[in-house]
Amino acid sequence: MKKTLIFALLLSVLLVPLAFARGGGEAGAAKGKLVIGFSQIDNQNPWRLAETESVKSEAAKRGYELKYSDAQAVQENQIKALRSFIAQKVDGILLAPKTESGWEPVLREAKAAKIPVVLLDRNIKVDDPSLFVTFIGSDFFFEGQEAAKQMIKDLGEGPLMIAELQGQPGADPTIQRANGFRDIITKYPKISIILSQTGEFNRIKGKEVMEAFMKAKGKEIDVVYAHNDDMAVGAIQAIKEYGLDPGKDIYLVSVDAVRDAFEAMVAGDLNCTVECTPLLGPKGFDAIEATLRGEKLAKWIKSEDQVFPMSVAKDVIGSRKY
Ligand code: GYE
Repeated sequence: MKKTLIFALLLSVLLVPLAFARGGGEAGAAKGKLVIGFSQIDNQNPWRLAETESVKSEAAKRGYELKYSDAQAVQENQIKALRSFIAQKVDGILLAPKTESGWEPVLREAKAAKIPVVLLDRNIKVDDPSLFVTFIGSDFFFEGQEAAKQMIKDLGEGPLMIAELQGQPGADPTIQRANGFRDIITKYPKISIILSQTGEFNRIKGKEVMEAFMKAKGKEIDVVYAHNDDMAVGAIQAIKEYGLDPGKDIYLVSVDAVRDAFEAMVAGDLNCTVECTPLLGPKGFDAIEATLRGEKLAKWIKSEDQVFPMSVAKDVIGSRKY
């Protein structure tokens, strides 16, 4: 009897702080492990699949319970997912926000419920910065600048006619990749963007838009700047079907550095990709844990990315994880 009592006492002394340490919210404390909600935009391209996998595998590694929602590229679905996470009293939320705007009301609800929200891979615009903990992701303006710089390094100062395949409208990386690229080319009077349209960050859409571009001005286009690799892969297909040689007749530069881009570079179809890492799961969960411990974080936890021109593709492809 005495032994059982001592044992029970010991056990409670050991377990109670453990429950607190691992979770501030009710759901976490009750189960003794963190419960995290993750609202993903979509899984329409390899980059996003790699990010989803990074979050899921890291959650499993840490023994978290992950509530996962794929919004199928509809922002309203993300807002609904967030409301459901709040209703379930999760300990923290990872949000990969489709667009920059429209988040205030639901983020105020999360704040009122004391649930920290960490932004993954895209930033948002809000009047009150306390509505989210931090943004974990790349410098998209820099990526756009790097894409333009590499193009100029490879092709010179023009004349160059550029066709641009933009990402999802209203999304932070779309806006910044467009601005960063323009920031460089405006210094060169003979370089101009003659066509620009959204391909939604998606291969099929990218191919469709490129087909229309080729029909309209196929013979004038010198360069394709795609806001992500997946659209570049679609564009490569469209250029081939039109009867031109991508990588030679038309120079292509894109962003992400997914495996398909390296394959396209090794095949000689893509000239350059600028890296944007999707492996953000560990940093995302670190940020939530730190916040639950009461630590204050910087408003931007920046990824370090590299530029990969076609010339290095063969040597690097083997070490790419996604
Ligand atoms: O480049 C693209 C994805 O938000 C940084 O979104 C991310 C972008 C990425 O769909 O492939």
